[in-house]
Amino acid sequence: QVTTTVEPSLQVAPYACQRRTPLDHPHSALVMALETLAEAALFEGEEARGLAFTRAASVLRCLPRALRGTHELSGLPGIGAHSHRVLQEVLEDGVCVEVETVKQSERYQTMKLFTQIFGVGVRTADRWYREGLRSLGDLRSHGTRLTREQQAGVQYFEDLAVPVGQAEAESLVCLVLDATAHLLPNASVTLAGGFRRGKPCGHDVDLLLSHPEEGREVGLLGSLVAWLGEQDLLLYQHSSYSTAAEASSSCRALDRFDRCFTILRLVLPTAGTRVRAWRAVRLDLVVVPHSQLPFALLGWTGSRHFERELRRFARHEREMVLNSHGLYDMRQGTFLLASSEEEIFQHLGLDYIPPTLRNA
Ligand code: 8DG
Ligand code: MN
Ligand code: MN
Repeated sequence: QVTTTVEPSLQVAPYACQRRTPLDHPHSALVMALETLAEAALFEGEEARGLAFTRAASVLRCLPRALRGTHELSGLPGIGAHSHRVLQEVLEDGVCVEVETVKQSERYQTMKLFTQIFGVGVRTADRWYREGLRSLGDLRSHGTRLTREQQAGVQYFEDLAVPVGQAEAESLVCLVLDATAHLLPNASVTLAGGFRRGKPCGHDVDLLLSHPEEGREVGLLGSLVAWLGEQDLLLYQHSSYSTAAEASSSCRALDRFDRCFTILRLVLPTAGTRVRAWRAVRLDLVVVPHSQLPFALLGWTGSRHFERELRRFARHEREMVLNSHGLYDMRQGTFLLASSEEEIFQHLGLDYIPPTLRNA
């Protein structure tokens, strides 16, 4: 008697926000290869090419089981000819020559180093590269003109290069909870970003601050920053306020909330042998009016690709505009209210995807 097991074919929805993408998956080598090429394309200012590699990588991240061979790639959405070639090579040879060449190149390594510095984007990194700069030492010794933010980024580079762990994230949440409890009773502190998606570590901690009585949150950012300063915990901060005229012209901001990008002095748990009592960590603070909190939480939880796909889905499939402030229905000409993330997914006609499955 012969039994045949029919392998279920891999079904993948076209938008990342329609898919469940856990943190752990069986294709890390394939994903790393594609994400390296995505990063390298962005370093050259080739946004569209970068996005194509990111899309392909994101499809592999969501596969419910390991690929059984190259033949299974053909049924998947978003795998272009170039990505297909790279994946085939890694599947067959274990490595892709193009990826290895990129990783070993001086250009890629330098751009990766420079863009890792707090306050340094692709354009600045590229300018320094063309000026012949290659290392942190070069930046320091050539007297390169740095913004205040970049000076802090270079000064605390070694600390900030060490990922923030879950215990450190928790102690930052406690610190901010303690402070807000004094400054504004009943204020809420909500962990967003990668940690909300279940990541064990991240490059920073993202916190949303709000208050159940809308309007009470006004002024909280200023008083919190002042408090952190008084406690001598503030190594660097850059705040922007939605009321200030410059907020709308700030090109890096995706939204108009009061926000503060900080580098904090995180006091380390006492241990007899430790030389240092603290280390520098990045903390992002965003103050959100209560009625916008579900939208802000959805917007600040990420991943960046999941967010991009949510907005693309809303616009192209639903004629709606989604951002961290709200959801606008262009056909009805109205804003759709929501009191939870679940309701936003409902408005969009999407199955709810919990934060831990948004690692697209
Ligand atoms: P990591 O820190 O663990 O490395 O990753 P992450 O938490 O996913 O990335 P992030 O850079 O901290 O960004 C978290 C989310 O915040 C991301 O989905 C984008 C979102 N976000 C906004 N507005 C803005 C903004 O103005 N600047 C930045 N940097 N992020 C924003 O919604
Ligand atoms: Mn983060
Ligand atoms: Mn952040």
